[in-house]
Amino acid sequence: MVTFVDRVTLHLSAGKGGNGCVSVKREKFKPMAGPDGGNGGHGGDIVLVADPQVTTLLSYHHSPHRSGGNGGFGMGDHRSGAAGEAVELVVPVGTVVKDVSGETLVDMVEPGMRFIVAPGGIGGLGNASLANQKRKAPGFALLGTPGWEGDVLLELKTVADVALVGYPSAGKSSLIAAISAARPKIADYPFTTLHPNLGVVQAGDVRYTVADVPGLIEGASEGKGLGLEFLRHVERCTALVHVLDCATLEPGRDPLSDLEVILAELAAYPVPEGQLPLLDRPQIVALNKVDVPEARDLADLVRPELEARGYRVFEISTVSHEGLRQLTYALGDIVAAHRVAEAAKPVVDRVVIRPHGSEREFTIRVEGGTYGDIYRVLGAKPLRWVQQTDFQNEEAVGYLADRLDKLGVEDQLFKSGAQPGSTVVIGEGDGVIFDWQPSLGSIAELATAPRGTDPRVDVNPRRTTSERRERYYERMDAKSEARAELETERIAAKSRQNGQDDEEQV
Ligand SMILES: Nc1nc2c(ncn2[C@@H]2O[C@H](COP(=O)(O)OP(=O)(O)OP(=O)(O)O)[C@@H](O)[C@H]2O)c(=O)[nH]1
Ligand SMILES: [Mg+2]
Repeated sequence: MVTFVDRVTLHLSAGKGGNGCVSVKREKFKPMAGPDGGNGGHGGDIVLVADPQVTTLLSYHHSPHRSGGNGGFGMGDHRSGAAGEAVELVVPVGTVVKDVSGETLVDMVEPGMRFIVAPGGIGGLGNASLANQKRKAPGFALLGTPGWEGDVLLELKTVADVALVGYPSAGKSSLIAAISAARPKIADYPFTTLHPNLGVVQAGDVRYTVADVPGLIEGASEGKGLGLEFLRHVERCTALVHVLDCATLEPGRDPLSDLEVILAELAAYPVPEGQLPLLDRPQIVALNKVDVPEARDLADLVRPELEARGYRVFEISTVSHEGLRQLTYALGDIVAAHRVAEAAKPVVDRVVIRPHGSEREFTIRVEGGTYGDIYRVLGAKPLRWVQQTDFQNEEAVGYLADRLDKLGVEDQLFKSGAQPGSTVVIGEGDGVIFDWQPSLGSIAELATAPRGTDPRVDVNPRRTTSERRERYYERMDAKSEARAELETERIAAKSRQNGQDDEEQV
């Protein structure tokens, strides 16, 4: 099957962010004059740009691997690393970008549209940027994160500049075969062509593509024949050629009424918003099969009428090749003029950023493992933070723990049932594996006591003021209770005594 779709898979790797720098400023009489490590540069993005001058994805078939430049490392004395070089990949207008699962990421419909298909990594902060009131001299910096890496699919639906439309057996496939290298099936029964064919025509300096679509009949817009479905493929064409059969022997058919029928069907076709209705585009009439004498007579007969309606008319034969050169040159002129007009249009400045899930969110997935449950933390932020962490540096690990804690990861781990010593993995696959307590250890806080204390380690014999106060009240309460008890007992005893006295008196 010859299809219209030009497809290519790109293998992309955006630039890596440069690492931040750990450095301390030294002055003559002030050897520790504060942190001055600069930030790493961002990695270069890979950007797709819709360019009306580009018509095929050919260059990507030849070299599908593209990568952005890496960001430079930060340096001492507050010097930032250079940003990695961004890569621009020009694609034809109308290219659809899909991810590996086939889902559409963006449709590059407007000239000039830019799509950051692979964002570069983020440069790591240097220790100067990480310093604040509390943390005056950070002994760590953040690492640069890797740039986006993966495959995307580019698909170019119809690039046809010219579409051939007409009744079945009018000779559309024969025409495309005669003017291009396309070799579609040709036969004298209707609906020979079941799928659109594409051919490339060279007319002088102009090179353009021609689409041969399945034949249309009356009622096609209501689904008769093969329907209008295939007109989807010519939605973006510049010009139409009405191929009219002058040699048909079918009753009730002649070039003029055939044209009426086709025009009515084309008018019923709804083009997508923002595109010119099919019949508002340049149209040319090709009166075909003039190698047959009767056909030639008929063509001569209808020609003035068609010209009176404003059409440019060409009498052609795909058998003798008569009139083909004139037709292809006329089409070339239309296409070239259209391209000039398109290029002159102001390009939109629209940048589309690759969609990704909400930044804030993270999830925890509990997975069963041979050595007990594994708690997997998934989310863009935790993942990035892990990438930014230099695990050789304890301070950096502590900083990571604080960030995760602040996001609520610790809390959530605890709620999901993680215990001290549980295996926690951040990210998919192998990710980064922690034994929870030793590296991130704030379970103690969540379970019993504040950070920095562990009830099993520090058993402090000294009581706090509030504890002492509480004990005091407890003691006082107990005392007053005891006193009250004694009092009631005394009263009771007294009344008993009195009773006895009364009895004695009696
Ligand atoms: N004599 C003559 N016959 C032609 C000419 N062009 C096409 N034919 C014949 O017309 C018949 C139909 O040609 P196709 O090119 O298959 O027609 P089509 O328009 O593609 O038809 P569908 O695919 O069914 O829509 C074939 O038998 C061709 O040989 C021509 O210029 N002269
Ligand atoms: Mg055909």
